[in-house]
Amino acid sequence: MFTRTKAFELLQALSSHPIDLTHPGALTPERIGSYSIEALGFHLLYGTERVNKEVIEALCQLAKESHALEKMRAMQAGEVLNRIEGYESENRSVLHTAMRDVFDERQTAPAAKDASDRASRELHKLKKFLEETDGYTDLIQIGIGGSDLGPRALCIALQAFHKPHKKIHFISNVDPDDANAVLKNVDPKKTLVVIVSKSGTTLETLTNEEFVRERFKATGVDPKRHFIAVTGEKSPMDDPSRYLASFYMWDFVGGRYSATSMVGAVMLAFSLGYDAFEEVLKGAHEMDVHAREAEPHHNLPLLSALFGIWNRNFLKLPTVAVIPYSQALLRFPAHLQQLDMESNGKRIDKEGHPCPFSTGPVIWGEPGTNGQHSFYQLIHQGTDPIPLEFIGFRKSQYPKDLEIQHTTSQEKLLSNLFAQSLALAIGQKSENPNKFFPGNRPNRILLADQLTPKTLGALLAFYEHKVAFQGFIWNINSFDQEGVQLGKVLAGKILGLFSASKAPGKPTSFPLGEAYLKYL
Ligand code: G6Q
Repeated sequence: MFTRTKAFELLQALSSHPIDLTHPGALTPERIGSYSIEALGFHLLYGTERVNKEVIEALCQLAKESHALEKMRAMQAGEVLNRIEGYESENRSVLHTAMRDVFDERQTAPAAKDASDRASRELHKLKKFLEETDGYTDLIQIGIGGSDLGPRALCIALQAFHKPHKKIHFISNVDPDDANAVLKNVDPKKTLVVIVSKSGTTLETLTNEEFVRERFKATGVDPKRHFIAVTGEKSPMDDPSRYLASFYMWDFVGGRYSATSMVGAVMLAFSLGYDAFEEVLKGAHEMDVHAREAEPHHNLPLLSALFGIWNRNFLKLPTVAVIPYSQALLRFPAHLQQLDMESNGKRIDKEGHPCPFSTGPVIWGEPGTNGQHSFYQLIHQGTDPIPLEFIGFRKSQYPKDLEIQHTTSQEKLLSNLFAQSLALAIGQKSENPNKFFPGNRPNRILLADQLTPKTLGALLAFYEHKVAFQGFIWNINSFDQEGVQLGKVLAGKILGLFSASKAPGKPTSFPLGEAYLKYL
């Protein structure tokens, strides 16, 4: 168990006197130069974390004692890791990595191989389908949660690489305004609609599908020639007679880990072209191999997971802000919010015992520099330190930039990123308390050359593995989401009250729900 490891004890002792980054001589150019690792074109710069060599050694020891790498290898080989010992649970393999294990260095374990063979078949079908349907100009993706956030974040991030005349739209919320706002801007005759639901039972998605079907029919367009299903094999949505095409996903790919499965593939390959989409998969696959092969000191997602654990469990900091200095990553923090909080927002371990320590932090974020003009005040001078994870790129996505007063916009963006990282770490002494910055606010920077399809695939997988590594070390199940069930059940009961009020004779009783309906 996490708290019974030798490394835990050591880290706890070390956390009583973490390095003071505001101390003269603590944060030196040498430290910034040497506290970094590089792999796959990414630099992880961690000189501004509150760690020294001893802490890093102890964190890597924690990874070893918790068998973090062995668990990552077992996950990628298809071992059944999504389970709670001795209790009813999902009891599944966790094989999102197999969705991109279609290149070299493939897994040979039977479960993983079978999963990647299935993924290859779907990819092949997709490539052929896109060649046959090139005339469509727009694609609407209908899905929610994992069937929306990751794909949407990737789509926005790669807008610079979209083919001309291919437009993507998303509908997720059951709020009718969401669908209406999209439908206002498309010509059904030229539009494909992809319904994405692994379970094929999600209320919001099925409602929105019917909503859009009716609207298409009203314009004389046959949905059967425009609607595509992405769903689990044998789900209620697995009815090819209703769709132009059907693509599959499987229960061993969790919703929030599904962006590189058909859940994201149809939309991304439509907008980017198949070959550019394959670059996303290649980038993710390279990160998968790195995550399972690289030793802790040189493993990008594992080291990042360890810094997260240091900040959460030893420096006792309950939230993390992820701030991309890249406008293209506008929705990436929203995806990470789900990925991290749904995965590691758990209060029991894998044997069903309550965790006597804190697990997943609250994750939030916004692109910089915009955030600097809003919530950074609290980050710099608020009462509670907030660890930051910055993401930055040396080059912009579009080639056009302008020098104003001898610097380009990209240089201005990067200057702000580095300045914030330093300001948070070193703070500012002042006699005037209003101008005093306490500093010692831990942060690190993930820096790459340019946000391309391949870099984005790697970045996506980096975070998937960072989250999984933390779960392995805490010994929690990062792959289920029981916590979202209760609300769904109660919403169903309240919906029952609405329908009973219109169809008398349908008796239903839910006094607490009825109390709310009196406000309508
Ligand atoms: C993600 C969750 C959840 C899920 C949605 C949509 O890991 O399981 O966000 O993705 O509830 O589910 P369906 O794809 O089944 O409609």
